[in-house]
Amino acid sequence: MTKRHLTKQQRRRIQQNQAKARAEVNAQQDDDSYLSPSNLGPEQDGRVITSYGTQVDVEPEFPPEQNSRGESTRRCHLRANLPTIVTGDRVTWQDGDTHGVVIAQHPRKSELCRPDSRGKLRPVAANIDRIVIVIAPFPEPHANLIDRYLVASEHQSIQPAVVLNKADLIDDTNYDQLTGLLDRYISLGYDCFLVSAHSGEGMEKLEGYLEELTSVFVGQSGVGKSSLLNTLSPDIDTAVGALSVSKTKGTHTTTSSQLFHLSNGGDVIDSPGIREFGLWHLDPAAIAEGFIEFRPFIGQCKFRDCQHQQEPGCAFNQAVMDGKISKFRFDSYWHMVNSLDQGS
Ligand SMILES: Nc1nc2c(ncn2[C@@H]2O[C@H](COP(=O)(O)OP(=O)(O)OP(=O)(O)O)[C@@H](O)[C@H]2O)c(=O)[nH]1
Ligand SMILES: [Mg+2]
Ligand SMILES: [Zn+2]
Repeated sequence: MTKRHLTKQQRRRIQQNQAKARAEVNAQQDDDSYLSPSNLGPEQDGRVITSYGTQVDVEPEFPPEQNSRGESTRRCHLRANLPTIVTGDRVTWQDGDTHGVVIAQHPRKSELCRPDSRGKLRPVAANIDRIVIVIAPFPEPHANLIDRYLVASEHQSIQPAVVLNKADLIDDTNYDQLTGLLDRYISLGYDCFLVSAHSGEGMEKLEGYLEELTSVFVGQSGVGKSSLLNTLSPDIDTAVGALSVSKTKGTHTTTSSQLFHLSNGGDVIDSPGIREFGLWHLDPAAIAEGFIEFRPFIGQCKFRDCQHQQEPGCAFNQAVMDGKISKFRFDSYWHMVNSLDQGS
């Protein structure tokens, strides 16, 4: 490497940057001073109800009044050096005059992660028992997005379910396509529900399924995740968006994941809608493991390094021919594998 001499201008810029960094550290220290333990209450356990990035809403584990769980929520700052805190996290925190401070994160039982735009895997919800994939006649479901969520659920050992909402919009024009789609997942053994947040159809059964557990509602924007929550609990009044042109431009009504309590003891995390769910962190073999019906055929191909394309003796291709793996799902697998190269 050649040694470089700095110009006067470069040296001045470096000095300016260093001064700026020092000022920021000082400001940070000033900012932290009011977080000193003397101003804060005792350490207590709590659960993160909403995460805004640098701040979170925490609900005490033992709220003063047992019946007003949601009302005792406190806005908290995060002590420096904490790992990413997400909705559903259990934490140790201290209350203060104007706001509380989260001082520790408890180990997670489970987490739903997805890669960000740079491919780094980030948690989006923690301590969940079920991932409820919501689809609807409109916006039209993408089977590949459902499969991506299923692969992610299988990898994180969280039980998934598929909910087809807006049953009231099913008519002769889309009946075959939608029931065919749902049947595909029913035949794989996944829990599936046909519901309508508007008419109430199927909602009782769905509510029973969510009892006593923590679930996260995921899926495209506009499928009615927040509407389902509003119908599930009359106490919940979360924002529901009009299905308009803006949806196609990627405007989401729900912008941060939020945890709600149902009267039957179930907790549901409403999450912002997404268009894509990258799986760049997985390799083709790991993706194949996420397709539950592929599992009996893994390691059964004639060649150990079989790519499951057109090789002779490929157990996957044979299973497709025998009807043991559906063509739709095999195509979906290939779609995911091919997208790994493109980083999407
Ligand atoms: N016909 C019909 N419309 C519904 C139903 N459920 C929700 N909608 C409508 O679908 C639109 C979107 O609903 P939201 O609940 O905001 O959808 P979301 O999935 O939470 O969307 P994001 O927060 O953007 O991810 C609204 O106009 C709802 O009124 C239903 O069961 N039937
Ligand atoms: Mg929403
Ligand atoms: Zn093969």
